[in-house]
Amino acid sequence: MNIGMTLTKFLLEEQRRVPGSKGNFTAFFSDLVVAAKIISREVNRAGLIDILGAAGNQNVHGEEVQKLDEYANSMFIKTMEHGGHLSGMASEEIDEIIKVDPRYPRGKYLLLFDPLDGSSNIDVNISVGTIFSILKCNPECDLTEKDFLKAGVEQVCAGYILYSSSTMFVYTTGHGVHGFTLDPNVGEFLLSHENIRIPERGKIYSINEGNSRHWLPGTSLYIEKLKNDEKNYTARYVGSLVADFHRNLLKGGVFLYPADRKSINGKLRLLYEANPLSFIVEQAGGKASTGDKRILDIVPEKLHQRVPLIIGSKKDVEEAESFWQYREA
Ligand code: AHM
Ligand code: MG
Repeated sequence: MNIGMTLTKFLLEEQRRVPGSKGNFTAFFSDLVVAAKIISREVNRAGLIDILGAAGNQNVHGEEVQKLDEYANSMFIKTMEHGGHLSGMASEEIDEIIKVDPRYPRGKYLLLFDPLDGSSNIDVNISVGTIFSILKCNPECDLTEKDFLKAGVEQVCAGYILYSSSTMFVYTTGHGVHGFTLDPNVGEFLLSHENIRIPERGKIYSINEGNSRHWLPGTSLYIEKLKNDEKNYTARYVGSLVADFHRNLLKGGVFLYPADRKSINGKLRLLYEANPLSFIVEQAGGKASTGDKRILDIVPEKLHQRVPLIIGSKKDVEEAESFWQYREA
C-alpha cells in the first residue's frame, strides 16, 4: 500500500496516464472532495449542534435549523457550481435540473447526486452516505433534462461517501474501484482500499423483509432458497443503501430492492442511486440487474425514475436473476 497517498494525488496520477489530459477533471474532483469533507464534518457533529430535526425549527441559539439532508444538498450545490467545470446538476432532493448560475463559467460535466442517502437513519445516528454520478455534456448547448437522461454506461465517474465509524470515499472512473478513508487529524482522504474486488459469491443477503407480503413469487422463492442454503447465508440490512452496498462490496453478498406488488418499479432511483453503484460494482467484478436487465443499459425516461435493483456478487445476482421466471404467480 502507498502510505500517505491522498485522494487528489491518486487522481492526479491516474490522470497523468491519460494522454492529452489537462487536469480539468482532477480540479473538478477536488471540489467534490471538499464538499464531502464539509458534509462529513456536519454529519459527525450533528447531535452536538442540533442541526437535526424538522426544517423550520430553531436551535438553542435561536437560529433556524436545517435538516441534514437539506444542508447536504445546498452544500453540494454551493461548493460545486462556481468551479467552472459543470454545466448543470440534478439532485434527488430537487424536482428540476439545476443549471449553473450564469455568473459562473460552464464546463463539460454534469453532476447527479443523492446528497444524503438513508434519510430514515439520519436522526438515529446510523451510517448514511452521499452518492454521485458524473456525465459529460456539450457546454455550448442550452441545457435541458434530456442531457441527463443517459444510460449508466455513459457515466465517466461514479462514487459514494460513507459517513460511518470513519468516513470513506469510494469511486471509479472506469479503471477499477478505489477507497479512501478520511484521516480527521490530517484532514485528507488517504488511500486505504486500492483496487477493490467484490467476492464472486458472498454469504450476505440484504432486503427489507418487512415488504415480504408484497413480494412477487420469484423474490419469495429466492429468499427462501438462501435461508435453506447450506452455505449459511446471513441477513444484514441497515436501511442505508450506501452502508449496505459498501459492506457487501467488501465482504461479498447481494442487496435487493426488487419490484414488488406495492412498488412495481422498486423504490430506488436510477440516476442517483442505481446507476452510480452499478458502475462501481461492475468495475469491482460484480453485477447489477433489475431482475432481467443490466441496470447500466437502461435509457432513462425521467429524471427521478425508480428502478428495481439487485446488486452485488456476480454469482449471487445471477442466481437471483434465475428466479425472474417465477415473478408472476
Ligand atoms: P432515501 O434516498 O429517501 O434515503 O431512500 C433510500 C433508502 C436507501 O438508502 C435504502 O436502501 C432504502 O431507502 C431503504 O428503504 P426501506 O426503508 O423501504 O427499506
Ligand atoms: Mg437515496
